[in-house]
Amino acid sequence: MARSLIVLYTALVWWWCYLCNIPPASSIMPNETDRLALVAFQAAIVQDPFGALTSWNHSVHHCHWNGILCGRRHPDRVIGLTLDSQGLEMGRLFRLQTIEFSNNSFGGGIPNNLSRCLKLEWLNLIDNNLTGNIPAELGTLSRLGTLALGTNKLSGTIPPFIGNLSSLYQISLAECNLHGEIPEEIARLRGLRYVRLFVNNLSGKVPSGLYNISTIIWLSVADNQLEGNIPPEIGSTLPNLKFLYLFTNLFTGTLPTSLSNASKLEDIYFPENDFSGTMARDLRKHLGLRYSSLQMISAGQCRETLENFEVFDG
Ligand SMILES: *[C@@H]1O[C@H](CO)[C@@H](O)[C@H](O)[C@H]1NC(C)=O
Ligand SMILES: *[C@@H]1O[C@H](CO)[C@@H](O)[C@H](O)[C@H]1NC(C)=O
Ligand SMILES: *[C@@H]1O[C@H](CO)[C@@H](O)[C@H](O)[C@H]1NC(C)=O
Ligand SMILES: *[C@@H]1O[C@H](CO)[C@@H](O)[C@H](O)[C@H]1NC(C)=O
Ligand SMILES: *[C@@H]1O[C@H](CO)[C@@H](O)[C@H](O)[C@H]1NC(C)=O
Ligand SMILES: *[C@@H]1O[C@H](CO)[C@@H](O)[C@H](O)[C@H]1NC(C)=O
Ligand SMILES: *[C@@H]1O[C@H](CO)[C@@H](O)[C@H](O)[C@H]1NC(C)=O
Ligand SMILES: *[C@@H]1O[C@H](CO)[C@@H](O)[C@H](O)[C@H]1NC(C)=O
Ligand SMILES: CC(=O)N[C@H]1CO[C@H](CO)[C@@H](O)[C@@H]1O
Repeated sequence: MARSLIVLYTALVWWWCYLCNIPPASSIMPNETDRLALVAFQAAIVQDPFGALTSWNHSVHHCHWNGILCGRRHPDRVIGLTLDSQGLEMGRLFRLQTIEFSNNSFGGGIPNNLSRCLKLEWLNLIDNNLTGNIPAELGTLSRLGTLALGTNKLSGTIPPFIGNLSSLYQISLAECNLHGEIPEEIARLRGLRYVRLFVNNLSGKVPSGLYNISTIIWLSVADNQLEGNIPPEIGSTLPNLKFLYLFTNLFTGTLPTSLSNASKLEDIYFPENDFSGTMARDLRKHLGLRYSSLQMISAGQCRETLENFEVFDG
């Protein structure tokens, strides 16, 4: 829990620093850090039409501020922030490039108004308590390179508008409680490198165009109800592929031998499908992989973590 609080603080301060170029204070009383982080967050909010933050003032302890949940064991420490439908005009922060709020307890929906942060390049909300659909308004974020919403309590489908996010190179919608088909529009994202859609209820066939995005490094659709064949030429169409996770789906056919042409492949894991043949043995023999799958799985391939991403490089 302590770590998530530090992350919350860091996230807020980081965001604040991006906005204002003010370095974070170096020495702060331990029980004041969360309050100061919240004050920084408050300062970044330009408009508060419903007065959601008016109780965020000096005469009230921060644990009694609207939308704030503090811990029981450490009563000064914020463990949750829920400001859904409060009309907070985050969208006024036109210059915002980075939102880094992973691994906290943010509740409520993803604010539509983020669509107005037209310079946003990095949106990481992994591992929160967010609910609702992925808002269509985000389709305007043409500079967005990273859309990371994994490990939340979302619902609905993967919206076709993601095909309009032409700068996107990493997408995490893993563990998001999504269903329906992967939209064909995803194949329009010609610079995709990390595609992480594992542990949802996605069904139907993987759009064939996705297997044709030559930049892909990491492709995980594990633990869904996806079906169909893996294209025979995948080893040639995905020459940069390092990680391929197909396990626990309804895939049929054989795993293509062309994968032996994917010279960068480091790890592949595909059990619990309806594949035929003796691929496991054949692949190990033919591909000479560093066959570290079991280790990878236990290290959390079904848990979304930031460690698997390229970091924000400004
Ligand atoms: C997320 O927070 C939890 C609880 O504080 C912590 O145990 C975990 O290591 C954090 N995960 C990451 C990826 O930082
Ligand atoms: C921090 O601790 C001091 C001393 O116990 C106390 O007076 C102060 O109210 C605390 N601040 C917060 C924000 O809890
Ligand atoms: C501070 O918050 C309390 C609780 O909402 C409110 O009653 C009070 O008017 C606020 N004070 C100021 C100066 O806004
Ligand atoms: C997460 O949301 C659930 C309801 O969906 C709620 O019961 C729970 O308290 C929330 N957790 C935190 C840490 O805010
Ligand atoms: C994608 O962008 C085009 C051009 O701006 C627009 O016409 C279309 O409706 C968008 N598609 C989706 C699914 O949002
Ligand atoms: C998939 O759907 C079933 C039935 O609606 C549900 O019980 C299950 O939790 C879902 N799994 C995921 C990973 O969302
Ligand atoms: C894949 O790319 C090749 C060559 O660029 C093209 O001929 C083929 O139609 C593409 N297939 C799909 C399904 O996009
Ligand atoms: C590997 O690539 C070579 C050269 O492009 C091609 O001739 C060969 O058929 C490929 N092997 C497989 C198994 O696809
Ligand atoms: C563009 C957009 O979605 N604007 C909305 C931002 O939030 C305010 C308050 O909820 C709405 O009134 C705007 O329509």
